[in-house]
Amino acid sequence: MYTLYGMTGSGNCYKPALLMRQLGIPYTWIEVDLLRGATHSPDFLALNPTGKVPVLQLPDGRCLSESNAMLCLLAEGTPLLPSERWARAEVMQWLFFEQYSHEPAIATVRFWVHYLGKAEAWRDRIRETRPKGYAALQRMELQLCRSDYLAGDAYSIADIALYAYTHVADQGGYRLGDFPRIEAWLRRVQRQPGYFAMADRP
Ligand SMILES: N[C@@H](CCC(=O)N[C@@H](CS)C(=O)NCC(=O)O)C(=O)O
Repeated sequence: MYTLYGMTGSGNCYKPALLMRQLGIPYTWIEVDLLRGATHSPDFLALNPTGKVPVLQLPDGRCLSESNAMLCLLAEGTPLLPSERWARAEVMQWLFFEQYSHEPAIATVRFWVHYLGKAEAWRDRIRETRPKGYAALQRMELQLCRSDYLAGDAYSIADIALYAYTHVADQGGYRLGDFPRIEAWLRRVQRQPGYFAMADRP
């Protein structure tokens, strides 16, 4: 049995939980309250010295950090991570894009506004970061004019990785109404078998 350490409401933690539900992989969820510093306790640091959730503990006890690495591990051998070289590289392209160009702007602003309540106090910081988030959304919109899913015509872990924070971007003040292709894609992801909402207990 896998164990997933995470915080409900965190997109990074939701990604492997959603994938495991969709693949029918059973797992135990352990809630970690990072807002109270639980990711920096000695017990938690023994699991992940980086001090961040999610952490995926394998049935043999080994621990993996980094949400997108978990997606790759768990999706190996399934249609959600193609084995053909180019198709696989396209999926990877979106996973790296998510971590470098999307999450640092979209998830970070959501955290500041929604969890820390700093919309006013950190207005300048937010104003500086927001255009990077919109540029990431624009890039996704362009791709979704070309294909139904991010890495082509089939649902993959690229969609799970980008769905996690895109569908709650409005909580950070992003206007998704300007991105009709993204909105239609969000609905397609929500219709996938095994889908569950992030707010529900993983
Ligand atoms: N690149 C990592 C990011 C993990 C991350 O930033 N986790 C946040 C919650 S979403 C965290 O644990 N923060 C606690 C801290 O930084 O103290 C991933 O994709 O898993």
